[in-house]
Amino acid sequence: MPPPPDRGAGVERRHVFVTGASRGIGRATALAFAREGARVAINYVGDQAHPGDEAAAEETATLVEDAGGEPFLVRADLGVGDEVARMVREVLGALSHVDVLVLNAGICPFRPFFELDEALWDRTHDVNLKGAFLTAQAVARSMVDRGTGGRIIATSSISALVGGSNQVHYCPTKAGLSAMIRSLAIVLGPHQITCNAVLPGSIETDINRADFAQPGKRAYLEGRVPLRRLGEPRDVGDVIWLMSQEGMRYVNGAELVVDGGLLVNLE
Ligand code: NAD
Ligand code: RM4
Repeated sequence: MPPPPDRGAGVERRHVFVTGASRGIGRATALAFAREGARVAINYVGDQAHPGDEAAAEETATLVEDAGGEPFLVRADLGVGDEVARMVREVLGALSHVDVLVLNAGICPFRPFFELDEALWDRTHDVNLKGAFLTAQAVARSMVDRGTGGRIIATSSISALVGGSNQVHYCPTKAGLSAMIRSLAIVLGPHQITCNAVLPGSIETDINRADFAQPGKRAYLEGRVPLRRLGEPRDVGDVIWLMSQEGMRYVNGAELVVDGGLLVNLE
């Protein structure tokens, strides 16, 4: 492995906080920022429902370091308000401030409509929407207090715009997240904090591995995507990084679909 790039003395590392960064899109996002030499806070859930998640988070930290970044691991269940508050305290304690916040953590337990119960509806909303709200509020407060602006980028989904028969509980959380970002763009704009979202299509990660393993599902989806392949986590992570660049300074309250053309294909 080549040594991490030398950033040179006096070059300020950006401080980046990615929720749900042990695996998948969050990990790819952390790595995209690591390549510029950023300090990256890596949140992960690490509970019993996600065996191996802690080890995956530690692997992300190692990869971040190898790529030239400075990792900080923070375990917290975003569905629990007290844990979010503690997480943000720990991140601010370690990083002192956050320049870029990526609201990425999310769950999608695929379930047929008539098998959905209240507990799963609540849990999905708590993690995907309430957790993003509480994290954004606490981190944005610190950005406003510091007075040097910032970037908030959410991982919403094409599911904010279209439905899914086994995602009746999940789609509204993404529509809600997109709606929240639009309101945050208004509230935080005067503080020079931009708020935008990416809307990934079908990206191959642990969240949908079982879904894609159904007979014929993968080939069907690959055929629907004009680029003729499922997305990889880095296809989204790289776009999140691009949205944090200086050239994006006047983009606020926007959404960018990252789906290889899936959504525009009516054929
Ligand atoms: P993933 O399962 O690979 O990763 C999910 C990450 O979220 C993990 O790091 C996990 O630790 C974290 N997480 C899960 N529950 C959490 C909780 N309660 N508290 C804190 N962290 C928690 O999934 P992924 O595909 O990388 O998903 C990342 C985001 O992208 C999600 O918000 C998902 O809805 C969204 N998304 C994914 C796709 C796709 O096709 N994979 C498409 C559109 C949007
Ligand atoms: C996304 C979209 C994808 C699905 C993931 C879990 O928002 O619906 O197709 O794989 O959720």
